[in-house]
Amino acid sequence: LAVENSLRKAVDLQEFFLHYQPKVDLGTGRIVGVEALIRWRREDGEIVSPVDFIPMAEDTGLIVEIGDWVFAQACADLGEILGMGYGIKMSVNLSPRQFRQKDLVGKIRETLEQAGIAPEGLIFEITEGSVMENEGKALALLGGLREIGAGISIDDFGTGYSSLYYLKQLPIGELKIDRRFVKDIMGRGDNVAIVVAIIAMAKSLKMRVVAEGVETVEQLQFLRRHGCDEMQGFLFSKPVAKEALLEMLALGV
Ligand code: G
Ligand code: G
Ligand code: MN
Ligand code: NA
Repeated sequence: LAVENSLRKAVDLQEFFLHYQPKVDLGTGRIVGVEALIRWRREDGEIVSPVDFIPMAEDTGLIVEIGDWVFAQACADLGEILGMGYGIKMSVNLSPRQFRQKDLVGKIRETLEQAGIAPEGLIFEITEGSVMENEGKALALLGGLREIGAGISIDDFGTGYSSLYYLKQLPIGELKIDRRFVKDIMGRGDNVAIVVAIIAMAKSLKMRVVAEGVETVEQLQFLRRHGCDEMQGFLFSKPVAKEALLEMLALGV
């Protein structure tokens, strides 16, 4: 209850801020997008990781309000970045509860209009669970997002229970290979096979494939060799404030 109350207060006091982690094209080595990642700076100055408050926000429903803030802030920052001439895409996470809210598409469209952002600049990251919970509804919702022109990505791919049948039916443009699989591609044989299979599957379904949690040059080379399109991870950059992102973009990376 204490956490719930301080989380509620955090919403009112606007104690949240965003960091951005670059997504890099493995062919060109350039930044092609960023993922918006929320952080909470508490009254006492302590920074709280989303893994320690998103589940509570999800359970209490506060995630809807927090998510609205994240989306509006990410759009405002994207507007600024695009205005400076950097043509990158912005990825935003949508938790299952956010994904279920009514008129999600209408709300997204409205926020985009207010920010003056074309929907094509956005990618929504959802988990396999969001889709499989109610495939019919997911199909309609994702269809709505695709209709306005936004991209859809399956986050943490390989950890849930997606049916390949639905993956093929849904307008999904991107799969993100969960970092647990990427972590030991250089070691355990079974994860090598999983990563290679996910890349091959994404290719055959005409989806872009992104590897998360890339930390070593060896992982990067392995992924590139197997046809992975993009990577995200500490090897290139940890999630950073907008100012630091702008510096990286100015360097032309
Ligand atoms: O970057 P980091 O370790 O902080 O992220 C931890 C987890 O929190 C990730 O699973 C990520 O998807 C989730 N997360 C980060 N930001 C957001 C957000 O704005 N909305 C939602 N729903 N989840 C987020
Ligand atoms: O679940 P999601 O993919 O949205 O979460 C992104 C999370 O992954 C963030 O918490 C981010 O800080 C973390 N992350 C990003 N790159 C790396 C990496 O190279 N190694 C590790 N261990 N975590 C990473
Ligand atoms: Mn994500
Ligand atoms: Na992920």
